[in-house]
Amino acid sequence: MRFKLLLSTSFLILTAHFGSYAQENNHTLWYTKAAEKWTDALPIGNGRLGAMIFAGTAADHIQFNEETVWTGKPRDYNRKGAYQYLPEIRKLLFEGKQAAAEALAQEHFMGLQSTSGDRKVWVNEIKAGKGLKGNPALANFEDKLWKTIKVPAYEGWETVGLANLDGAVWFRTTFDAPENWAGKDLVLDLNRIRDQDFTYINGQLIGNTDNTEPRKYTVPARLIKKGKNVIAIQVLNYFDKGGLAGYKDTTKKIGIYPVGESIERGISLVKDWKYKIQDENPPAVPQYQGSYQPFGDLNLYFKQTKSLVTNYKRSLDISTAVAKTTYTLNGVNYQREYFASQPNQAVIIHLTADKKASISFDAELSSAHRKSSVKTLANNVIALSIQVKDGAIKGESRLTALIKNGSVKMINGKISINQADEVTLYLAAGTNFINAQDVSGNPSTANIKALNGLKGKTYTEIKQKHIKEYQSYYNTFSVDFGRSDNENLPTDERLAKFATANDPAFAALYMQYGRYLLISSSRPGTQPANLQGIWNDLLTPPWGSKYTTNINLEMNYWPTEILNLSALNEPLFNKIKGLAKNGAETAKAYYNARGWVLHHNTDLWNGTAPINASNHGIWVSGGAWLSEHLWEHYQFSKDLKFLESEAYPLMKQAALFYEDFLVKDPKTGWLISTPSNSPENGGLVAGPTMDHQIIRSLFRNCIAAAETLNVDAEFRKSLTEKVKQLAPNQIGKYGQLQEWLTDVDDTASKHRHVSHLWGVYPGNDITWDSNEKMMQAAKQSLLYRGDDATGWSLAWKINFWARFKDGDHAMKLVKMLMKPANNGAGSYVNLFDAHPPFQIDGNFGGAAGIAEMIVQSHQGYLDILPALPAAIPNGEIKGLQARGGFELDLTWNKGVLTSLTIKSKTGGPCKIRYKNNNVTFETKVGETYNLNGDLKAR
Ligand code: FUC
Repeated sequence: MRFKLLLSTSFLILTAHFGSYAQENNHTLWYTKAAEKWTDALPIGNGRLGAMIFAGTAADHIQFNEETVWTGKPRDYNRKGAYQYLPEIRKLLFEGKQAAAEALAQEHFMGLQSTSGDRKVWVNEIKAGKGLKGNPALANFEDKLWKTIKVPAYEGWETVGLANLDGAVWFRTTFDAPENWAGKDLVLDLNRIRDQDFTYINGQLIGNTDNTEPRKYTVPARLIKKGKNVIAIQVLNYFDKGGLAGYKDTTKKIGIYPVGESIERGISLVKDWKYKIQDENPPAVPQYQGSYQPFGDLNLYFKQTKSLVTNYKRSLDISTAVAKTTYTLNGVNYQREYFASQPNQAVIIHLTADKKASISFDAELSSAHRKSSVKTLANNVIALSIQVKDGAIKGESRLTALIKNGSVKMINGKISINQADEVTLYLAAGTNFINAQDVSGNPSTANIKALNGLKGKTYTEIKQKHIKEYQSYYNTFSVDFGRSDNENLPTDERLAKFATANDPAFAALYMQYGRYLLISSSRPGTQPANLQGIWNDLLTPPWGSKYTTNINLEMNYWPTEILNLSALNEPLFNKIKGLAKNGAETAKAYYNARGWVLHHNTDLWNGTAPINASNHGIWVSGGAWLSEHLWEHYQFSKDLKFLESEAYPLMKQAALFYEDFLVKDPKTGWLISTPSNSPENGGLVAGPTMDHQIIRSLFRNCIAAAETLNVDAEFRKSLTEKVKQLAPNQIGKYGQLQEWLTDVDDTASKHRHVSHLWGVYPGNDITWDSNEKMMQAAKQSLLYRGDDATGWSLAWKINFWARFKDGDHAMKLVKMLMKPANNGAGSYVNLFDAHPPFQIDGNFGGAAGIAEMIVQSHQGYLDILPALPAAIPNGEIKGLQARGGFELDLTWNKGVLTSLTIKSKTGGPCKIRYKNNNVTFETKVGETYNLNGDLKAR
């Protein structure tokens, strides 16, 4: 039939078919293997609930999160009276005594940690045998009933069966001393133990160490018996990983051997040991802030014969936010679909097969939290309850299954399904969190509501409603960077080849994936996206999976305006309100100042006081930087009501803080920020450049806002005076933009933070139009810093190079961000950004950076294709947003603009620049203006 068609028609059909397939790959991540690692799994989320889909065939694993499961509780973080030390810290800094200033600040100026238990008392109880019968140290102690555990475990006992355990655990084993060891002292080499050990041989204590230093104990010959000897170790662990860790290099063995010899000639102790948990309630380790926690795991164990699986594919369609797994087994084609519904507040999993009665599996809920339990409720529902350690949060999740034909039974807390034609699982989760001050909620409420709301709905209805709601965000923007040879490859292969391939469409997918991740982790009414968005499987995640505010939280929200997701700012703006409240107390306690201040980190509980170490925790510009997002929202939307009722009041309070905080530098007479630091580089100082850029920007924005609203004339005047006095950007002896007040930059420094370039991006304190020389100096600073960096730093550099109008350099960094993360920066298999480890900011900063290459609007006009790289010669973008209330559609071909459509959302003058061509015209609200590549009306 096809051969009979005319050649031209068949060509059309073929291209049409190829086109849709290729297009699908430009909004789909897909793989031919199930996920092995967490960063292989595919993320779904509705802003509140998140899940990672592993998509195995014999067993599927869905690791899930609920955004309010955090450690900690509502409490005061502020050290009252800290402000009394402020003058002395400032004085020491002015005298150049940084170390003394940092020491004083560490003692008197950091936030309050959570209460710690009494470690001494606990250790004494444990040593006295609390909870034990008999003394396990003794050689003749009976340990027959104890369980066994693999020793050693470098990544902690958590990985060999004792998940989330902190406390006291006894380990016992034996060895047979050869006859020729008689009379010889022995070395017991255990290397690393977390955290503390009491080590006995045949009942005699031979060592006790309370740190992670290597353990190599000498055992006197007199303690060794001929034949069987007993080693007993009591391990105390307070936080994070625990146990006999051994060597990181697992080819090195722990063991026992005569002094002067080596383990190779001795007895290896790498084996199963007996163990007993003595106590799992060690005193709490004090924490400055809470950390984000996983909720639980849903495992599906399929009852199927072990035959060959063929046609395996797992995918995530980011245009519908539906993940899918398909495969063939025993001649049956299976399919699973997964999504996190916002309208129905549940994760939905739909299992189908093309042969009746083919679906049989057990569904089981579990959690890494030690305080967790599963019970069966009525009506085919199982519930998992959790309670976080060291905190106030309690959670409950519920799972239920709807089947078509077949049978469902509840067995030992599992849902067991046999021979169904079709199954739909509903997974809901909730906690007692109401707000940062109130944890009096009922964890079941959200679940009851969600499951009731799902009653009587068909799968098709639920899915359609989900897609409609999701697409109300996703479909506001589209990008097409043309075709490439690699678009038919699985995502992991495409990623591996991207650096050397011509695959601009993959960069387009990355932009849209950034949008997908933000929609999935930050819907109106939810918490903002944290360091990992909403996805986390670890009880002690990197940096607590909190909100770091000296770059990371802000970067998460860089794509919102330009990539047409303005509504997703709501969680951030709501967070700013909470931070402003707590931050006002911090401003009083630490600086005796009005307004509000936020230091370099915050958490679910809106902590605003300095944390960790004084050399980087005392940084005062978090509130001002977040205020920039409020002003930017106004710039893009021109929403006067928002400016008046939400943005300006918060911006004004942020500015009031600096009115009181800034001091005159005795040397230069400029107003400077002190004490503070240039984020995480160079320690506590007076007058880091970044602070002055951010504060200058805040003051200018407040002046403009107050003018627009026609309010606060006096305040405006005062800010205008202060802007003039603020320390300016300075060019140093190497032609660089100075990072600090004095010219002390180290041009060899490759530090990941490039804070002093804040004024280039995201700020506009330094632009080509306003100060070309300063822009060159900033560029010089970035050249000194180099390209290599952590994930988020690469993403930041994309934005810098876009603002420097060097598209090819920006693209070089896109390629560095989008390269497989083999223990370094880049992207994981699921395209999550690798700091490493996983940190989501790079995804968002990267997506925003690519947009910044296409259109910029921070200099008072629409700058079209300011940094288009040679690697993206053709493209079509629809729905890009610009300051001034404009929405842009544009196309370019062979690097040249071919059409530009501008929709004016709020009216007013529109200025456009494309290369050397400038045009200006008046626009009317709601009108669309169609231009050609010469900026003439089409
Ligand atoms: C800042 C950065 C680190 C990391 C952490 C979460 O402290 O310096 O690289 O991203 O935040």
